[in-house]
Amino acid sequence: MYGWMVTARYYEERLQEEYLEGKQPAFDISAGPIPGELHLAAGQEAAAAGVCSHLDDADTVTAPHRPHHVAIAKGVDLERMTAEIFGRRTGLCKGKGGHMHLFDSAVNFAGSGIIAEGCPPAVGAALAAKKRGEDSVAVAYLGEGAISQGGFLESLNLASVQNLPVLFVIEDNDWAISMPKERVTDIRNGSQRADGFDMPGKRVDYDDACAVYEAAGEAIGRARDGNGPTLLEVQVHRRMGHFMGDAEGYRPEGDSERAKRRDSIERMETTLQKAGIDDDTIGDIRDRSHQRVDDAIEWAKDQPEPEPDEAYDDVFTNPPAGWTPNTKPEQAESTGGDD
Ligand SMILES: Cc1ncc(C[n+]2csc(CCOP(=O)(O)OP(=O)(O)O)c2C)c(N)n1
Ligand SMILES: [Mg+2]
Repeated sequence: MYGWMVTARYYEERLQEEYLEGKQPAFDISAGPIPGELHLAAGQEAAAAGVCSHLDDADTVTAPHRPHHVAIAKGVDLERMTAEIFGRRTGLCKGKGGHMHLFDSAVNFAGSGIIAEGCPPAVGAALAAKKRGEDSVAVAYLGEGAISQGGFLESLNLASVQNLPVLFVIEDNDWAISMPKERVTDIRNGSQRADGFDMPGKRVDYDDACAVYEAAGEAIGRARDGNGPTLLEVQVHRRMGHFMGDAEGYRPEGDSERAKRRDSIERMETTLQKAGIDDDTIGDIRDRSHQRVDDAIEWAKDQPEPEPDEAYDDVFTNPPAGWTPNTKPEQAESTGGDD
């Protein structure tokens, strides 16, 4: 678990550096080696490690727009994931999905930029497993800002009424972009949503990977034994802005610093030391994790970009009439998007 957590944290530190290249002085979102938005999950690693420890490749995980820590813990191919983030042709989605749309069918992982959108597909995977008589489970991650979305609530209902092997994990980082959680709903905790669906609901109040591990183990064990779904909420901390480039002017003074002080990675190191793991062993895990990240980034940056004539391959629309790889967007004739 520690290895995954430090891999995810260092991975995002390296992505930050790469992301900022070429985007300054005026923030140009399309410039630099990583075009588009970038949502970092630093401070949320415990929620990924504690849950994904109980999963294997056959289990399904869906993640929202802040996916790196979960993808790493689920075993998504780090090199192809990085190539995807850098928009390269050998990326998981041939460089067309970007960091929010990481799909790796080898380990049944899917990401989406539409909040709570991962819930219905996870319920579908769980229903398929049940019908096939397999003991695999599905896990859907979402943020606390998504707990009033219809897709989430309908998924809770279907999972409950069909007694499906699915775990919903709310990562409560207190914020939905600039919206504090108190203004999203009147219920105190997201885990209380379970009550309305006659499903077990549990909240882990601090981001301790071991506490998450225990709670998730119980829920996933229950799901594998045919005893239905669980809703688990984990308090995590958003160390960064909502996305890279967020000035965070809405954040009260000290909030960001407080989030940074509650570091689940330091907590994990203390836990390991108390368990008698020596500092050299901890350092080795950290060094190997960093090396793996550096190698993946180096590999990805060497990968080819997609060719312009591949722009309309693997997408749900045909090229506009008269389109060629050299057509400028303003010259293309719109087809109305219905073919
Ligand atoms: C259905 C939908 N509505 C709005 C958005 C825009 N949006 C992107 S992230 C976000 C806030 C999400 O907050 P939360 O679920 O708490 O996740 P966090 O960003 O804190 O990880 C919103 C509103 C979206 N992506 N999808
Ligand atoms: Mg949030």
